[in-house]
Amino acid sequence: MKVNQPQSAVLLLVTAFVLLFSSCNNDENKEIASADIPATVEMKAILTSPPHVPPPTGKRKAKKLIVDMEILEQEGEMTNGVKYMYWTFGGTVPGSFIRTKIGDEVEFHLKNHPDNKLPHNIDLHAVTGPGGGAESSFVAPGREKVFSFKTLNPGLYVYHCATAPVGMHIANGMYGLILVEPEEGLPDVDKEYYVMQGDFYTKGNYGDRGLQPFDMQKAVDEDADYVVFNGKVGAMTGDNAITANVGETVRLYVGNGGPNLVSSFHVIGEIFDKVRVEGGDMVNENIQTTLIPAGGAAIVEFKVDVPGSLILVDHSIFRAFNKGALAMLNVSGEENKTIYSGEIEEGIYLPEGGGIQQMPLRDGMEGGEIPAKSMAEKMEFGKQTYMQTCFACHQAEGQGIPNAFPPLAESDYLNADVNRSIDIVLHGLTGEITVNGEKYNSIMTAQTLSDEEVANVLTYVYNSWGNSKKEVTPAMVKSVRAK
Ligand code: HEC
Ligand SMILES: [Cu+2]
Repeated sequence: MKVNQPQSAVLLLVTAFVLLFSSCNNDENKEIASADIPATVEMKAILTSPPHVPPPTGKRKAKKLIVDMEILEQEGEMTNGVKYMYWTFGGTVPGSFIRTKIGDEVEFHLKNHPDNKLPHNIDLHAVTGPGGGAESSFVAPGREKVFSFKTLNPGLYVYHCATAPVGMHIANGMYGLILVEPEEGLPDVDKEYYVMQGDFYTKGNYGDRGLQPFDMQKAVDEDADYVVFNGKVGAMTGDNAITANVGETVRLYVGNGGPNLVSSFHVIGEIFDKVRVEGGDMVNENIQTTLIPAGGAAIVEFKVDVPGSLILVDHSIFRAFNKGALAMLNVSGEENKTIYSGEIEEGIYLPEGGGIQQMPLRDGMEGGEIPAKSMAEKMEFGKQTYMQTCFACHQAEGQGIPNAFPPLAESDYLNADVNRSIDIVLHGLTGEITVNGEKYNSIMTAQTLSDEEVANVLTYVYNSWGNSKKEVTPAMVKSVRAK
């Protein structure tokens, strides 16, 4: 998808001039409610693509605000190798963020690009009027419609296409957020981001390659293949993660376009200091998870105190780990051990009289000498370990899960280097790797297994599913462990 350029330098200059002009003129209006202020001065709205939001309206007074929005139907990537025909407001999913002030008289220009195939319109939940603007904005390809409305209620609102079949237009990505700031603006924060959840329905299953058409039946059944933030799997992970520094306050404008699913929005490793519930005036404090209805929004704020990756999820958790509803906020800065110690010690847990031990002792084995086993035995024990330990992520046939867990079946990465594989099982793995041409950037935790168990499980993996048939011995594991 095309990135929507925020604004030309010229416009910024004009805007700055207009702001200056207005700030020295409007003092006498202080006492008057914003809705009564004549919105005389004209300015062009700065629109931004997710995850960015336009600059705060600050102390500026209500204005005539020109919003230029272009509808584009264009192919994009849902996830590696999976293409989808998105319908967009401004070339992105969610559509461009619109930031207004209460009392603004918004003159909305909705343009339907001549290359598009369908008519569209827009229903803004911030509008008081028939269809939220939908009736006046119905626009055919190659046409432009103009309508205007006054922002009467502060809050964070969803906008979406409302052209029949409405569900299909929304399911294809036609939604976004419009913020109406109160008279005094919102309190200052250090970082602001735009995050919006949506559910997608494709003919193929999750990860099935190629151009995937919209599946009406699955949409009716509310059987989503993808549940994502900002239009695609991984829109905000890895290099695209949003960022903050320790000590900063972060404000997220979180919307949910649906069309069907309600979001249990949660940030793993953080507590929301404040939530503007449903995007309105009510502020709730110290919240773990906030519910965001389809066609609704919330503003969440929190101070980040320790460095690390915070994970944004829909806490309907299979959506996060199996359907894409996962994003990252990377916090950098100094550690603070009084707030979070990190791992202090790792030990083996033994229910009876346990305590911390050196090595897991199993089958009466005393460490030291390990009796040699036949290949058949190694495969059998290896399989057992695999089904207990590795299976949950890498799956029964080693096929993995697209975009989450790399395959161990016919894995070029696995087969290239035995010692590296041993090291991964012993110490875990993080950072970007490429397996059979696909990139993965996730975390495998270190596995607490004895040398013999590691040898058996890897022997099993290497001798299954089209791999290179290597045999891994406890001695090999021991020498990697010793490094
Ligand atoms: C909690 C989920 C999880 C478990 C359990 C797990 N892995 Fe992994 N594994 C991963 C992830 C995620 C990666 C990729 C890490 C990255 O992106 O850096 C990975 C990578 C690998 C790789 C290298 C990439 C490849 O596909 O060849 C090997 C080999 C591997 N795991 C073997 C195992 C074995 C053997 C076990 C069981 C003893 C196991 N893993 C258990 C999640 C897991
Ligand atoms: Cu539409």
